[in-house]
Amino acid sequence: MLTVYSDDHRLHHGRCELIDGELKPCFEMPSRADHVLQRVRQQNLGEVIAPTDFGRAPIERIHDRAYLEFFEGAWARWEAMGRPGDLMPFTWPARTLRGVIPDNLHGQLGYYSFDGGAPITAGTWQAAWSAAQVALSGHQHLAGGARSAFALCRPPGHHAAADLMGGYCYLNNVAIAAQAFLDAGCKRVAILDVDYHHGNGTQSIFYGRDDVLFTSIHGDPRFEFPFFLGYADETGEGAGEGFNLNLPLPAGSAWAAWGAALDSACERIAAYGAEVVLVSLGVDTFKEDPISQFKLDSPDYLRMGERIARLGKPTLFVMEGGYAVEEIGINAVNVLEGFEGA
Ligand code: SP5
Ligand code: ZN
Repeated sequence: MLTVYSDDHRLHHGRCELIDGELKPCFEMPSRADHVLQRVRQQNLGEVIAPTDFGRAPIERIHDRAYLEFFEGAWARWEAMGRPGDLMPFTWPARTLRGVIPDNLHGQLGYYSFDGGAPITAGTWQAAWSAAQVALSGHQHLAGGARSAFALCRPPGHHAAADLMGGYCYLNNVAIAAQAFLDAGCKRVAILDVDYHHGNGTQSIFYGRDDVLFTSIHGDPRFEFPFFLGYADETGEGAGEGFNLNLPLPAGSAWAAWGAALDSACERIAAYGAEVVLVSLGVDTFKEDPISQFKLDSPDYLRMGERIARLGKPTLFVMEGGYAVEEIGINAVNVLEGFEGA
């Protein structure tokens, strides 16, 4: 299987995130991608290539123009204010407040974000841009006839909505790639989000549409981030009614429950008649993950890949979360090896 990877991910290295009542060093760190790449090479998964740059147009198919302009220019504005440290939001337009866009940098950042987990650093825009190009290059490879590819994206993307950053995500890599498949003539695209957290950004982007089926297995938002989306009764709206499937699971879920949910998601994808499957590949479902509460073990990821392969569809894997840094490579590449071995 081909891997697409860009060293630009290193340009994004946030110092701190707001989590559990503390400013802690970011769990989402450059060594994550390094470990995955190292394992790809160690297991001889296949060729590793740099992305092609497809420019801004495919990103603007998903993201709001003003959001992109804000994100691209935010660091320069922060730097001009002479401030040390990363740019972090601290005020959000929650209930009773207005959804206006103020002039102030922090006001705008609050408007365009939903949590304090996605700091902007000097290189965040470039890293996120290149991650989107990595996903688009994965699309290009499948469009050329390949059965599968691995887009080793960092930063991740599935929490980012059309005009919102958060949850370590800035640009929604999997959504950008899904739209590229549609724009190249595909009629039905399925997204299978196996990250521990609900892919609220991806869901929101496609919620009113029937050309993308979104399916997600995740920690029940009653107890887990992102708390405010990801419930089972969210089934889509308008033309998208019936094209959104959330499978929330309780804390402590291991392979027995997780694998059964995967069967349900796969059955739905098969019934949909998807032409291509995009997997939002987070491995924060691992039992040792420092911020998560599922109990998957490393061999379970082989089975995950095997089950996905049984769909028999062209498949693009897009890297999302996973914070047990020492094991992230083994677990992510196990999914890919399970897929290839099936
Ligand atoms: C892409 C991705 O995986 N983003 C995840 C963002 C999660 N951010 C907040 C997590 C809150 C975790 N609470 C942990 C309790 C154990 N200390
Ligand atoms: Zn996650």
